[in-house]
Order: sequence, then structure tokens, then C-alpha cells
Amino acid sequence: MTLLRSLVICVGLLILPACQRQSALAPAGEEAERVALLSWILFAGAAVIFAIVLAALWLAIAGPEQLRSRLRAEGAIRFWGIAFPTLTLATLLGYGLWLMRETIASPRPAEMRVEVTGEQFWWRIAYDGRAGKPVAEANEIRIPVGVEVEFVLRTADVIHSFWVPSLGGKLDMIPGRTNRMRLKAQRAGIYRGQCAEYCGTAHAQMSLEIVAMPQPEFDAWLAAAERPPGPDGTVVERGAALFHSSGCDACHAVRGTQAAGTIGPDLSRIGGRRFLAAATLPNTAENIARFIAEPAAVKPGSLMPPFAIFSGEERQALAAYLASLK
Ligand code: HEC
Ligand SMILES: [Cu+2]
Repeated sequence: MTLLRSLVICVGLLILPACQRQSALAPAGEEAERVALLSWILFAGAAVIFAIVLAALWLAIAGPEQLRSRLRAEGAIRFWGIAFPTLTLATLLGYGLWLMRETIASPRPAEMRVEVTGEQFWWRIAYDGRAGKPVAEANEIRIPVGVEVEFVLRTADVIHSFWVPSLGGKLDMIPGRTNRMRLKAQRAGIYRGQCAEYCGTAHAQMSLEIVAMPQPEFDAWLAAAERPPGPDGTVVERGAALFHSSGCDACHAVRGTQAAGTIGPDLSRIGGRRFLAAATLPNTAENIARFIAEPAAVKPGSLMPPFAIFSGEERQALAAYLASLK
């Protein structure tokens, strides 16, 4: 039974990377290509060495006496046990550093910058706005295709790690430090990422998406982000009133309104994102209502407090308001 289970898990692990948008083996960027190449070289090398070890083991048990005595001689142990691993690992290290040289030190200025701050358990995002003022976003990063983007990585609390496998390697967000990483998406698409350093209860649900879009579309999107979102319609207005009178303002910001809280994600364009709560729930009005009532039921450990006080109708109005912010 355990054997069967391990087999199923192993096969699953082999198949998974192939069918997900979050795979280091499905590169869509230059850095990710280097990581994938290095991975395949490691897999192939490990397979060859494993085969040699198995053959040597078999010869040491069942081979002719002459070979067996050669295998257990001190010279063989010195070579295969010390010299061979040292050489192989040193070569690999050198090759790895050479392959990653662009990533480790790049003196060229990047074409664009995005600031990402890890928070328990979501991502705070800031773009350089055209008017010189930063544009706040959360949990969904948009970038233009074919443009090298510098990610400025910080944390507001504990150590997090920023990792979008199809675009590049991972880099930690460390308290008191600013780390920088460059990524370039070669194809338009949606690339999923995940916090890669355990940061507390909802760590597993601290995901994100990078949406790579053609430059003109991106420009239009960013320009729209600088305008305050305009609510319209009666249910939506009721939701807006509830939002501003129920304390949401204390933690959330909506551009162009009195809501200017900074503890939680900026909600100015929440209606236009694909997911809620750091890529945990698909973004529908229903799911917004569900999340507001009891965040921890959806995402255990979430630091957003529950709002069970609202009636179903009030929750729907709030959700309609938030869904209208695009
Ligand atoms: C004490 C601070 C606080 C208050 C008050 C608060 N929130 Fe939140 N909210 C948070 C935090 C923190 C998160 C991030 C949760 C996570 O992803 O783990 C969040 C996340 C959210 C999200 C998901 C955002 C996203 O980017 O996906 C929505 C929607 C939301 N809150 C709506 C509301 C509404 C509506 C109210 C008022 C009824 C409210 N919040 C009140 C702290 C707060
Ligand atoms: Cu984490």
C-alpha cells in the first residue's frame, strides 16, 4: 500500500510540472531558460551517475573476483569517493555561476521597475506612475512582454520569497534589506508564482500571478490605474457607503475616496484582478462576499478580520461595489 502510494506520488510529481502554469521546466523567460537548462543537465548527470553506482554495486556483489578486489582497493575508494565527487561538484558550481552571471550581476539599467513587498500573506505592489507618484496594486502584477523588468523586493514583516518559476529563479525578501531581480517575459501569458519561504499559517495560500501583456495594452492598463475608479449604480453605491462606514477604510485604500488604509491590499482595482486573497479564490462577486464574511474560513490564518455582522444583502452590495472597481 505504502509502495503504491509512493509510486502514485512520484508519477504525480513527474507529470505535474508539465501541465501547470507554475513550472520551472516550462520556461517563458531568459532567466527561466537558464534555470531549466541547468536542471536538465543535473537530471541527466544524476541519472548517469546513478546508473554507474548501480553497476558498480552489482559488480561488487556478483562480479568476477578480480574486479571485486579492484573495486575495494584503497585507490578506487580515493578516486570514486573523494576525487570524483569533488571534481564533479566543483565543475557544476563553476558552470552554474557562469550560466547565472547575467542574473547575479547586471550593470545595465532596467527598462522598468516594479516594487513588490511581501506581507503576511499577500503581495503589496507599486509601479512607478507617470505623474511621478507610485501606483498601488496588490497580488496581480502586470508587465509588458519582451521588456526587462526590475523587481525591487522587500518585506514588511518576516522572510518571504518571490518565485515565479516560468519566468525565473527565486529570491528571498529579507527584513531590512532590498533585493533586486530582473525578469523578462518572452511571450504574453499568465504566470503563476508562490511565496517560497514559510512565513506563517497562510503561507501556502500566498500566491500571485504575473500577467504579461503587449506593451500598448500594458500602457493603457497602467494609465487607467492612475485614474480613480468610478462606482456607478444603486447597489454599488450602497456597497460603497457600507465600505466607508464599516471600518474597511482603516486597512484598505481605494484611490479617489477617503479610504487610505495601508494595512491590507489596495482595492482600487480589485474588480479587475483574476484572483482574490493572493491567488487563493477566483475573483467573483460571490467569492468577495464569502471572503469578507469569514476570511479565515477561506484562507486559514488570514490577517483580515471576519465581518459576520453584515446581512447577506449587505455583503452582496459590498461585493458589487468592489467588483465594480476596475
Ligand atoms: C484590520 C485590517 C482590515 C480591515 C478592517 C479590513 N481588511 Fe480586508 N484585508 C486585510 C488584509 C490583511 C488582507 C489580506 C488578506 C490575505 O490575503 O491574507 C485583506 C484582504 C481583503 C480582500 C482581498 C484583497 C485582494 O487583493 O485579493 C478584500 C476583498 C477585502 N479585504 C475586503 C474588505 C472589506 C470589504 C472590509 C470591510 C468590511 C475589510 N476588508 C476590512 C485587512 C483588513
Ligand atoms: Cu510565505
